[in-house]
Amino acid sequence: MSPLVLNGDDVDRFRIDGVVCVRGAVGPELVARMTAAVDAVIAEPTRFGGVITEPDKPGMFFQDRYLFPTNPTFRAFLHETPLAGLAAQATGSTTIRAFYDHIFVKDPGTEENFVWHQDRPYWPVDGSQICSTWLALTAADVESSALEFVRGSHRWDRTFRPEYPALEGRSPDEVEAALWRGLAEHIRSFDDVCPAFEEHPDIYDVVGFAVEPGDVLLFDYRTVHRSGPNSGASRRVAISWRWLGDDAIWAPKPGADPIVKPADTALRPGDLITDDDVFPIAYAG
Ligand SMILES: O=C(O)CCC(=O)C(=O)O
Repeated sequence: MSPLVLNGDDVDRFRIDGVVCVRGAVGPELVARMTAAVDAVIAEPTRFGGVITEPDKPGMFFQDRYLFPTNPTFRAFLHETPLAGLAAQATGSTTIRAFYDHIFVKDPGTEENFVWHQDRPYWPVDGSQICSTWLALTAADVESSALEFVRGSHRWDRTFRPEYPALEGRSPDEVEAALWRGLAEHIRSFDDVCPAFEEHPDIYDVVGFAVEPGDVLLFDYRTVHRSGPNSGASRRVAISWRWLGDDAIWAPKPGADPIVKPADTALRPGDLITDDDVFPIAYAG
């Protein structure tokens, strides 16, 4: 079988809208294996994972991330899908490196939003060829917490203050106390706060997707997106892989997600990402 590739329209959509949906990117057998792997992580999360939902609230919003360095099953997934190749095509990169993988699970009845945000302000990397592939392992639509995006927002040259699920409305100091050191200062360093895009359909073009297992949402790390509560009848499961293209640089900042810290790599701020141990090559054209 020839490898999955984007057509010209898909590449245009990614570059113009900042997001494109690729149907059936991963087949049912691999989806089933990934679902089993996610179940195993829910049963035994890493130090970066756990249930975000308060014990007295309905449903369950679970996340875990940075699995591939310690979990051989997730390490193998890096090379078992065509997703890194799609990221290369979309970003116009010859090489794609893995930054991290990220599991998101929302059980039916989960009320937590992951409010409007971009991925860029959370990460110690920068560049113009950085994206995610959010792979649906279950069917979902916007009602059951599939992602929504603000079309074209990756081209605004704006970076919004990061938000943290279930901590919406808390002060930066409270968010830091709940998560990790340096976060309050990091949050305060952003003046620009995400507007309620959905309240201004005349100005902002919000697009949501209904996905089936194996479908992928491929989006730029600057594209504003969110997921809502799961008002559906079944669990919603997805894995996002974060991909670094040719011009990605190491850009550490206090308060960035601590999965990869300055002490973990010999890279200096501003260096092109060349550390094969920490950021393994997942695709080379
Ligand atoms: O799946 C979710 O609820 C959030 C996913 C997300 O924000 C991401 O993949 O960047």
